[in-house]
Amino acid sequence: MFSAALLCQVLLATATFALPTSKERLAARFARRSARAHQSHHLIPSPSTSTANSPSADLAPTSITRNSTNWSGAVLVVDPPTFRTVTGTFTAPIPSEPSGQTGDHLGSAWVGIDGDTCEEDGILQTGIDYKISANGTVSYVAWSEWFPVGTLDFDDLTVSAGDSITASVTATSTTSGTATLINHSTGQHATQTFSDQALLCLTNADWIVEDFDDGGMVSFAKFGAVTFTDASAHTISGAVVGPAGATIINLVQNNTILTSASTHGNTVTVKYVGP
Ligand SMILES: *[C@@H]1O[C@H](CO)[C@@H](O)[C@H](O)[C@H]1NC(C)=O
Ligand SMILES: *[C@@H]1O[C@H](CO)[C@@H](O)[C@H](O)[C@H]1NC(C)=O
Ligand SMILES: *[C@@H]1O[C@H](CO)[C@@H](O)[C@H](O)[C@H]1NC(C)=O
Ligand SMILES: *[C@@H]1O[C@H](CO)[C@@H](O)[C@H](O)[C@H]1NC(C)=O
Ligand SMILES: CC(=O)N[C@H]1CO[C@H](CO)[C@@H](O)[C@@H]1O
Repeated sequence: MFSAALLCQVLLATATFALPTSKERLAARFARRSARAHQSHHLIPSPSTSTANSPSADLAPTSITRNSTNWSGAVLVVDPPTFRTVTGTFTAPIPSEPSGQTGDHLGSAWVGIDGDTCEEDGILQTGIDYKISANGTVSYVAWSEWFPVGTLDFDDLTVSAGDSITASVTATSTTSGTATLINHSTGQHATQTFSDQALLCLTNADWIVEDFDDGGMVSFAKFGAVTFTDASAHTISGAVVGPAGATIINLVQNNTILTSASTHGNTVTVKYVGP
């Protein structure tokens, strides 16, 4: 047990070791799918939050700001069904303990389709989890998910602090698609294909930092900032749009504002502003 944990630690900490067997890899991840219940979820609005949106048929919806206990970032809302691909590039953040706190703290950065105003179950998404352990160890997991089925980890894509990662999802229909992560340092990439999944609306394009569910919401890590550059969405009709006009969502827990999100050109920035 102890040596497995140690091995785990070493494997997470360095890429210079021989490639682990799949069994070791299984042991190596800080949060195995069966062990952790990582699941991204639909946005949960804060109690005081108005959910009134102004969906419009053009691509310039009214920009509004909302609070959530789960999500922060930008969601471009367009009705009727519009989005085919959502892409963003970000640097893996370095998580740290919020001031005065100890123990494991985590968070997720991802891009996706739906989960906010879409009332169907499905969410197609891909990104990374970051974690600071109670002992100070920082680790990452790359994953994709088509909600409500749980997260599928990308076993062969290791993530380190400072890596530049492009995350992209494409819905080839309302129930099928792909999720791809690319490591710009190496050109290494991983793709997951989905079919026969829960329905999407194709009405929300998401660039998000999330306090996710791991059999209960994880304690949210301090993370500096996550900046999605080249944030774009391809529409079914072949247009390419940026996050301009997206709904801005800030993460607020127990009346404490934890993040400040904004968009500027093709960039979505989520800053940690909590303790
Ligand atoms: C730190 O904690 C993680 C579990 O969160 C564990 O895997 C690792 O072995 C620990 N590292 C040290 C140096 O104790
Ligand atoms: C990307 O490549 C760098 C450099 O080899 C490596 O350290 C890192 O773990 C890789 N990250 C991903 C996301 O594959
Ligand atoms: C909010 O505060 C309550 C009690 O003070 C605590 O039990 C709970 O974990 C807090 N929730 C969050 C999301 O921080
Ligand atoms: C978000 O929460 C903060 C802190 O509770 C509050 O001051 C602010 O008015 C809320 N904003 C919205 C849009 O509900
Ligand atoms: C599923 C999930 O993570 N939802 C959480 C969102 O926030 C609410 C309220 O804080 C939690 O109760 C949920 O568990």
